[in-house]
Amino acid sequence: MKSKLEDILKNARGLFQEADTEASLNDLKVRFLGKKGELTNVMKGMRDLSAEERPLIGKIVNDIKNEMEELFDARREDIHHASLDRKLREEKIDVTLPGRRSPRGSKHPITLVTEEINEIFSTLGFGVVEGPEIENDYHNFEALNIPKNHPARDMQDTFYVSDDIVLRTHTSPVQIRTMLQHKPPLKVIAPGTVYRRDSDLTHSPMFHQVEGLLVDYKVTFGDLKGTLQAFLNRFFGKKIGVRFRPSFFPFTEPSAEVDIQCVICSGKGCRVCKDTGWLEILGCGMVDPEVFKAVDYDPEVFSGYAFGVGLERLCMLKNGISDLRLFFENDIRFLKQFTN
Ligand code: 2NL
Repeated sequence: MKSKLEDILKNARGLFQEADTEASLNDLKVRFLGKKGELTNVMKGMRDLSAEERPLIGKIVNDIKNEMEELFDARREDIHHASLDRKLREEKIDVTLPGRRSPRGSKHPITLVTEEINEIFSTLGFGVVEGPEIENDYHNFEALNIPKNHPARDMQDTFYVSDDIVLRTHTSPVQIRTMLQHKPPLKVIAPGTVYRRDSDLTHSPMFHQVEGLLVDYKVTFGDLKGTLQAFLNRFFGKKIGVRFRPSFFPFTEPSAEVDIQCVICSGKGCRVCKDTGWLEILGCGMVDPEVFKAVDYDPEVFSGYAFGVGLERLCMLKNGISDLRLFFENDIRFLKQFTN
């Protein structure tokens, strides 16, 4: 019986060692240590042993049983570690590999033109100021010498939020706010979105402009001309022919409209300039004394110039864009053509 037990143990040692999954290991445990297992069978035969032999064999059976359980536990640990190692190897990631790049968008052409103009005027010493798109009557009209019932209010085609609140029709109210907050001298541009009740092939109810304002001692119309000429040359990247025509705005006196020599046909005459050789692109003038009074600047001490330019037309001329609606349709094929 003793040698039979040793054979069982020897066999079990080998088989336990060979088991390479938890399932096959469990099968072996049942085979040797289970209720109908090999060791259990031998133990059942102990009934027939003599009283002297029984405790001796009993001890051997116990030792074997303990060893098998140890073998089983040890092997289970091994298998567990091996499967963990395999899992870690398989799931290994190289965190030093370059990531997948997400597609990069591009800036809207109007944004690009705005940034370019901000840059040009920053170089000329202007600060860039911003303000609310929803304005009150005072900042959008009253302080700009456009009183109630003035015909200029019809000109503006205003979106009203209430009696006193409007969507700003120009960025001038930003400059009014700036003058109310700062003493002269002052040198700023105000870029932004503006709104007018106007919608056709060449007009959008939402569009963009940049206004400029300079206030100092002894500012002249000559200063205005020089600044605008410098800006236009820089913006179009070449010497630009410019002419000033007398005009009217309630907030400037005198006022002028600025034409540039057509950048499409160089002034020879084409469809874009309607065969005139000139393109109207800017309004400007010397700040009206009434505006200075509204912001408590002394018009006897200070003078200033101001100008306003629409960005859509400027952007179209610079990039050869023929249809205003392209700016607002958000067709990705159009938008991604523009970079800086
Ligand atoms: C145009 C005309 C212009 C101004 C805007 C202005 C602002 C203040 C005082 C005086 Cl706070 N003037 N702005 C002046 C002249 C013309 O814009 O046709 N813009 C597209």
